[in-house]
Amino acid sequence: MSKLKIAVQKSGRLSGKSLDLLRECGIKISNSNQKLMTVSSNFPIEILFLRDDDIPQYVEQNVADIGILGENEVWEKNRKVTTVRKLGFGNCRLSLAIPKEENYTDLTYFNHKKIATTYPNILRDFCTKKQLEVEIEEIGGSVEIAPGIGLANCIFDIVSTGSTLLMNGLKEVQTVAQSEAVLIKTPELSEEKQAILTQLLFRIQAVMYSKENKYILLNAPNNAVKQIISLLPGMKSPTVLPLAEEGWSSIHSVIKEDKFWEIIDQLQDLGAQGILIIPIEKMIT
Ligand code: PRT
Ligand code: ZN
Repeated sequence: MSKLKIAVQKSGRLSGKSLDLLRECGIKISNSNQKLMTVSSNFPIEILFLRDDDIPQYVEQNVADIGILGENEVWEKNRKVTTVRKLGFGNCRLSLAIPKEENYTDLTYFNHKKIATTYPNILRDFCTKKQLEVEIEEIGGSVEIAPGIGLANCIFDIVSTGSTLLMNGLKEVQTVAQSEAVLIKTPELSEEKQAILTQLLFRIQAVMYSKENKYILLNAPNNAVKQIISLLPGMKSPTVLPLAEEGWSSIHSVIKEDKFWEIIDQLQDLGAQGILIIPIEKMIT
C-alpha cells in the first residue's frame, strides 16, 4: 500500500506545531527530526523534513504529496500547488515598516523608496497593484537592520508581536497580508493517496474543532431554560435534563470559547448556576 508523503519544516517556528498536529491526529511519529525522513508506525504516511522555502517546489514536483508551511511561502514561491486548508497556527502578518521618526501619511510615502525584504514577489505584486514605484532590495535575513545600516529606507517583513520592529527603531505602517500555516497538496494526487489525505483532513478537522470549542454544563431554573438555550445553540440542540431538585434543569451544550466570555453575564442574569466549561478531546460534526 502506498504512503502519503508529507513535507514539514525541519527546524524552525512551524516544526514543533506541525508534528504536534499530526500527533493529535493519532499519528505516531518517532522523535527524531534529525533525519531527512521518517515513517509513521500506525498511519500510511511518510514525513520529509525540509527547509520551508523548499516545500512548495518539492510538492509541485511530486517529491512530497502534501506539505505544511506558512502561506507567505506559498505566495512568494508561486508554485503550482493547491492550498487545501488553513491550520490555525503560525499566525503573522506581512507588513511595511519605516523608521519611527518618519512622518507617514499614506502609501505614496513608498514611491521611489528602497525597501529591503526576503519576500520580493509578494512585495512586487502589492506595489504593482497599488501603482507604487519602489526599488526592492532582496536580502536573505535580518531585514530589520537594513534601514539602520543604510541598505534601504524601509522594510517589508513578517511581524508577529512587533517587538523586533520596536527594538530596531521601526514602526509598522501598512499590513499587506495575514498569514498562517496551511496544508498544501500537489496538483496530481493518485486516488489511493487522495483517500489517505481525506482521512487525514477528517482528523485535522476534528482536532481543530475541539480546540475552538468547549463543552458547557450549567444548572438553570426551568423558567429560564428557553432563553438560555437561545444563547447556546450547541452542535444540534442543547441537551436539557431535569435535576433532582424540583423546578431546575441541567443544560449541556458546545460553545466557542470566545463566545462564552461574551455571554457569561447574560447567563448569570438569567439565573444560571454551577457553570462548568470543559475541554473537548476530539469533536466530530
Ligand atoms: O530554515 P527555514 O528556511 O526552514 O526557516 P525560516 O527561518 O525561513 O522560517 P522561520 O522558522 O523563521 O518561520 C517559518 C514560518 O513561521 C514563516 O514563514 C511564517 O509563516 C511563520 N511565522 C510566524 C514567522 C513569525 N511568526 C515571525 N515572527 N516567521 C518569522 N517571524 C520573524 C520575522 O521574520 C521577524 O524577524 O520574527 C520576527 C518578528 O517577530 P516579532 O514577534 O518580533 O514581531
Ligand atoms: Zn525559510
